[in-house]
Amino acid sequence: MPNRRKFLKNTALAVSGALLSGKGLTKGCLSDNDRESVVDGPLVISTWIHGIEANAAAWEVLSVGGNALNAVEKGVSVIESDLTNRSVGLGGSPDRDGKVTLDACIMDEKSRCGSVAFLQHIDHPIQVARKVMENTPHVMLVGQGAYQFALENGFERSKVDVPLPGPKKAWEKWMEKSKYQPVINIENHDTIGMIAIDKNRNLSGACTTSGMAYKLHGRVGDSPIIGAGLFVDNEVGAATATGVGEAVIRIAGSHTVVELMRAGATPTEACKEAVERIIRKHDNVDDLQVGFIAIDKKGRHGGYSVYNGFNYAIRSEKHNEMIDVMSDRNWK
Ligand code: SD4
Repeated sequence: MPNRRKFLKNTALAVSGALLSGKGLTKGCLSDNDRESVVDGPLVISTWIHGIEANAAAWEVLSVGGNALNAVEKGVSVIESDLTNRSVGLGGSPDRDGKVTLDACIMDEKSRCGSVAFLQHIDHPIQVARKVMENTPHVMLVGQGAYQFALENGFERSKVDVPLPGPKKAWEKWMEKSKYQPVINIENHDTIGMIAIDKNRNLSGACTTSGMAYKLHGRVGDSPIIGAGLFVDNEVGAATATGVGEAVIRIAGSHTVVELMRAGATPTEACKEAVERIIRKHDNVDDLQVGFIAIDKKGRHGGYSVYNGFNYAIRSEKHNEMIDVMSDRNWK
């Protein structure tokens, strides 16, 4: 066997051996668990409770043989349109300057990807991200350039006046003290990340958010960063993240999850190892929630989070429900 192949094989064996030996694993997260059982047909999973509604839209595409790319775009677009959602789309909380700025990315089975960040006044950043992927030689457009690109590609400046009255009031109250203290598992951590496998066993994913409430103007989180908030490799699987974006970026989180699956980890094992890597890189994780979800090429799915409280929605021929993600830690 050529050296490189031998090296890769040995590395993969070593990593999967470490994983399978139980190092760093939680009892019960292996294949006897239903979430690790194989889904043969199309499957879509997405973060948080709004995933149920998003999955329903994605399922309209997947259940009639449509492709995963169209499914994830349609699925997360529903949540972007929901102006009651405080962390996705234009209904989101503003940054500390009172501006609503949106991040989104999309990736398909050919490893094509598109992304927009720090985008304002556009209803569907995910659809602009897809246009970046399909109509440009680039992956990522930001700010005013992304906005201009959107207008030139048939999108209109939104009629929605942002921030909406509710988020504006909350922001004004926050301004009284201006204390930036992210709080986990509540509205400022509700990005939607969605990954799907279609009837041809092709994978795609999408991720969209208004980011952390009251973030610094110009701040971009993990959600539009390919490899951090989302990663798809059609040979292996797909992963997406939610939570404190800076922590996810530091370990190239979703890419890490996919690479661990490549080395033999199940989706849950891979998400757990990525979470533990984040924990190891931080002196203190008191206020740090991150969650990953993943699907592998076989149609197994799973997730893991720093703290309890994170869940994901699953839709397949047999499933339409929420799954609580495992974690080693209880939130306070
Ligand atoms: C960010 N990861 O901007 C996003 C926030 C998030 O659920 O996931 N909220 O850092």
